This record gives sequence, C-alpha cells and structure tokens, in this order.
Amino acid sequence: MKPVEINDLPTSVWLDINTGVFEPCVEISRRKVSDLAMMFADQEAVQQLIAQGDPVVYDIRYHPFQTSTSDMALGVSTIYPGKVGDEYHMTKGHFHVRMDQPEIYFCVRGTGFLLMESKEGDFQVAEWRPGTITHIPPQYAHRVVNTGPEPLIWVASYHLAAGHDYEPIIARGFAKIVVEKDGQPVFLPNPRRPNSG
Ligand code: PAN
Ligand code: ZN
Repeated sequence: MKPVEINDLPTSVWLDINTGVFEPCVEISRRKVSDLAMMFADQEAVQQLIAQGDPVVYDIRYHPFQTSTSDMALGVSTIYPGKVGDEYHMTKGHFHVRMDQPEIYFCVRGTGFLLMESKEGDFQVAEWRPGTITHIPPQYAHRVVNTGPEPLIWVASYHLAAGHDYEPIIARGFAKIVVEKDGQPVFLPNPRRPNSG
C-alpha cells in the first residue's frame, strides 16, 4: 500500500453507484476464489472453480483521509454475483484489531446480508437493499454476502487506525453460512463449528 499522505484541506471523492468505481482512489484490491479458499464450505467446488479460471469474488477500492490531527478511510466494495457450490459469494470478514473501533456500511446497489458476530458469540444479521445503512459496533466481526443477481456494492467508513484481524474468521468462520436452496437464500449452521447448531 502507498504511504498515506497528510492533507488538512477538505476533500471530496466521486462514486459511481452502478459500478463501485470512485475517484480518486489510492488502491484497488481484488479477491478471487483462491484468496478465500478456506472460507467456503464446499472444498470440491472451490478446487473446480480455481481450475476453471479462479473467478473474482469481490473488489475493494480504498481511499484514506489523513489530516495532521485525524484519520478516516473510505472503502467501496463490490461483490460480484455467484456461488461456490451452493454458498453465495461473500467477503472474508474480519474483526477490527482495535476493539474500540466501529464502522458504518452503506449499501448502494444489490441485495444480500451483513453478518455480524461478537467474540462472545452474539450473531446478528442485517438484510440489505440499496439505501440500507448499518452501524457495526466495535467488537463485532463483519462479513457481507451477495444473494442477489447483480453486484452488491457498499461504502464503508472507518478509522484508518482500526486495522483488520482475519485470523479468527480463517480459523472458525461465522456462526452461519448462507446457501441457496430452491432458489432462496437460507442460513445453515457453519459445518466448521460442530456445536453452532
Ligand atoms: C471494509 C472491508 C471490505 C472487504 O472496507 O475491508 O469490505 O472485506 P474484507 O476486509 O473482510 O475482505 C471494512 O470492513 N473495513 O474495515
Ligand atoms: Zn471493517
């Protein structure tokens, strides 16, 4: 990542809500099925998709706002529609390293769910459509799932200092996975957690 520049003047960026492209944006990251391999329940489907070209699951565009006395960041993420086996495309999900750091997510296109889970095991779901804005309190891991036919795009606003902790999610996932059954999204217990029933 490029070093963050200090800018004490007001700054605006422009977002295309149909594509998730915004300018200026200092970094674009792309996550493919192979980058999330351990996160999906159906490992056979993961290997098949990787062999067939390793499709993109989501893109993240990122811009920091650092002044001499404050820091904030903007991330715009786009999850492309699709599934791995029966499980819908989703983000990796993470806790913030700083457990006093909340975040605001603002859905601008598409439909799906935001999954949130605390270290104590409180599991919460927000259903998303364009215009839904969710405040994620500190101490809740967060993952977005695209269950619709079009890209799911949202704006994330958080402090640069929050940090991302992926390890607990890599190790255990979330309490539920979201899969398609008879054309509808359903929540199933995470098979990697035998007692999550
Ligand atoms: C977001 C996320 C972004 C991608 O900007 O980082 O949506 O999700 P993962 O980081 O879980 O791959 C955010 O929550 N920042 O804190
Ligand atoms: Zn976050």
